[in-house]
Amino acid sequence: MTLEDYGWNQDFARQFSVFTAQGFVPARVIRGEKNYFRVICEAGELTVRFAGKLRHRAGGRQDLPVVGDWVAVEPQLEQERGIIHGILTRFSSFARNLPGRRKGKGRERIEQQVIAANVERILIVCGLDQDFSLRRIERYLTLVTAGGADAVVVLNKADLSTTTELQRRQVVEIAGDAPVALLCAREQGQVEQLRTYLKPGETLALLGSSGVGKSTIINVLLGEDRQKIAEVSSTLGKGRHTTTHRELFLLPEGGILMDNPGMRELHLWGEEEDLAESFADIETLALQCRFSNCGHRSEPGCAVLAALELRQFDAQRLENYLRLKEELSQLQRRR
Ligand SMILES: Nc1nc2c(ncn2[C@@H]2O[C@H](COP(=O)(O)OP(=O)(O)O)[C@@H](O)[C@H]2O)c(=O)[nH]1
Ligand SMILES: [Mg+2]
Ligand SMILES: [Zn+2]
Repeated sequence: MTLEDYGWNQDFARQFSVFTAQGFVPARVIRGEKNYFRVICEAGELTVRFAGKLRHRAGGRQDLPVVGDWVAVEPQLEQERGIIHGILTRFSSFARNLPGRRKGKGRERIEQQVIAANVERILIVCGLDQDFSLRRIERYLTLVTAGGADAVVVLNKADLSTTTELQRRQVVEIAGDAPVALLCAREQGQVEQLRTYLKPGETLALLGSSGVGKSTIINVLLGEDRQKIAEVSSTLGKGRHTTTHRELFLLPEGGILMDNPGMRELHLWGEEEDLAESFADIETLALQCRFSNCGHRSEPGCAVLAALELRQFDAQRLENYLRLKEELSQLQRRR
């Protein structure tokens, strides 16, 4: 195992040079617990804490390490422990507005929660059962592209739907550049099509509601090599059921997988500009509206409404676009 297998590269190495002189070693966070992290470094796995000084200096939650981060660790190898002294700049992240936190009366507190760091690609996994929601997929696509990762939509549980082809087409219509895969993870061989998104040294995260099949897919991808994986990541326990932790798995043939617990709420974090990629169709049309501040609801000369008349997309997509735009604009005002 080398650090490169875990995604280490020259950009990180350059950033790290300031820490080398202090005797710190580079490590990647492979698992987050409440009060400590598991990291992997050249010497193996360590249980590490975050230096109190850094916690003090942190401007907020976004400055604390998350799974996927590269950190500078002061190693205490005999005890297989260490202390995190710094975090390297992330090339991508997936973040949401932390739901349900309130401070004072009626005033909702806003806080960015970074969920995953340094991932090249994110599989947005949806079930083709009751879980299926085009609007939620649009929300995920917005967050994934805003965070700088490439999105792939995975429609799982094909065996539980009689309208898979229609659902697939509906998703392709809203997915922009993101590929769409249709499969039944329970059936032999079908998960294999996802291997094309696994590349040596690159991280692939799986996100989606609880119960859509993320862990099942990961287990298939780990396959017979699961034993080997278990050696590298001692945390891959027997009889894993509900995922409660974010965790990285290294594949022997190359590539890193990140399992995630389901997220019930997915409030947007970002700026209105972050809709540019996930709603490129509508945003391109909007450039032709008569008024530059057109709200696309009833204004004369609205190119978006004209396209809607021609059924270039459906009304619910426009509704969702306007809703997400409002959510982002509110967030921006509060910040
Ligand atoms: N019918 C059906 N069930 C599936 C499929 N993939 C996963 N499941 C089941 O869905 C349940 C939840 O799967 P799990 O991988 O734990 O979902 P996660 O919460 O997204 O990690 C398990 O009982 C799986 O066996 C599928 O393609 N079809
Ligand atoms: Mg799971
Ligand atoms: Zn308009």
